[in-house]
Amino acid sequence: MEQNHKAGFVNIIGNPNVGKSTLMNRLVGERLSIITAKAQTTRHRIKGIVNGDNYQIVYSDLPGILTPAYKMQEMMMRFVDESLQDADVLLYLIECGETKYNEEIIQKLKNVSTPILLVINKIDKSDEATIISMRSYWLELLPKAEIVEISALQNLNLDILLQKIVEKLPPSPPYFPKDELTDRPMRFFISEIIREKILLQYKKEIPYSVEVVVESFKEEEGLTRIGAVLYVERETQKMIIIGRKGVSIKQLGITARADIEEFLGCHVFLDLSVKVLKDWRDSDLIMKRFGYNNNG
Ligand SMILES: Nc1nc2c(ncn2[C@@H]2O[C@H](COP(=O)(O)OP(=O)(O)OP(=O)(O)O)[C@@H](O)[C@H]2O)c(=O)[nH]1
Ligand SMILES: [Mg+2]
Repeated sequence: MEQNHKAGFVNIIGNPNVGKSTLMNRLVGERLSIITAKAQTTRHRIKGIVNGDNYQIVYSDLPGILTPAYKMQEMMMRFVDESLQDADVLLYLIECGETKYNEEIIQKLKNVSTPILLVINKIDKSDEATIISMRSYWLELLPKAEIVEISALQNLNLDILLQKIVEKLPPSPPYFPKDELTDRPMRFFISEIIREKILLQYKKEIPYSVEVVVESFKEEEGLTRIGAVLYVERETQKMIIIGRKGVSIKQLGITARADIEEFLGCHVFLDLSVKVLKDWRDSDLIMKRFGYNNNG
């Protein structure tokens, strides 16, 4: 390994829906995190690794900052808190035009010595005057931060952002093998694809009450058989997920399967079933089983 190798953890935080997952996927060049127009799409800390000749960036996409209403959201905020501690560079992402912030997080950011890049996203749908007012508003809150204005969706200024990130990386050997893209197993990404389709298809509280678990994954010649269980909190949610005569879950299966086939590059047989696990979002034990304690 070269003497001047740099490596570090670059953690992407910010309010829900500001484009954190879009940004990480762009920076990594792969679709690792699911993206929807709905807030609280991301529930876990998801790592995406980028390797240069003499650097390695370990990005972490995180859930959006919120005030928890149930234990799962408390867990989500714990991941955010932990990410403030172990970052080498923090990307605090805001959406151009937004002024909302979480007082506690801003205080914590003021107290860390970690370099902060204040990334103003979605400039494609904004104007110069708003961008200028954003700069002064947010610099007042985070005076030590350095500002970069981007559009993750339209790939604007991402080269500038990357350059600033690499500048700030500390000297270090790589943390992961240099051909690795993420720390998550295949099953995780498959369950996330299914969850993305649930967020897109179902309304209101339904997507937030579902956890998807891939329980079987069998590769056969020319076909991969996948069995996934959708855990919901109540019987009524189960009925909605399934729909009249099973039409809704059938539709979900069709859209999810198409995406999984693209992701895996092979034919897929997808079996979806729904089970009720009463109030799982408030059960430490069940959430542990679902992997919410393991987001290193
Ligand atoms: N116009 C525009 N839209 C964007 C941009 N970046 C992201 N979006 C859109 O913003 C929405 C939310 O994007 P996500 O990447 O899921 O946002 P997030 O911050 O990860 O959201 P949570 O995981 O729910 O906290 C999606 O509809 C994206 O297409 C951008 O640069 N410009
Ligand atoms: Mg996200």
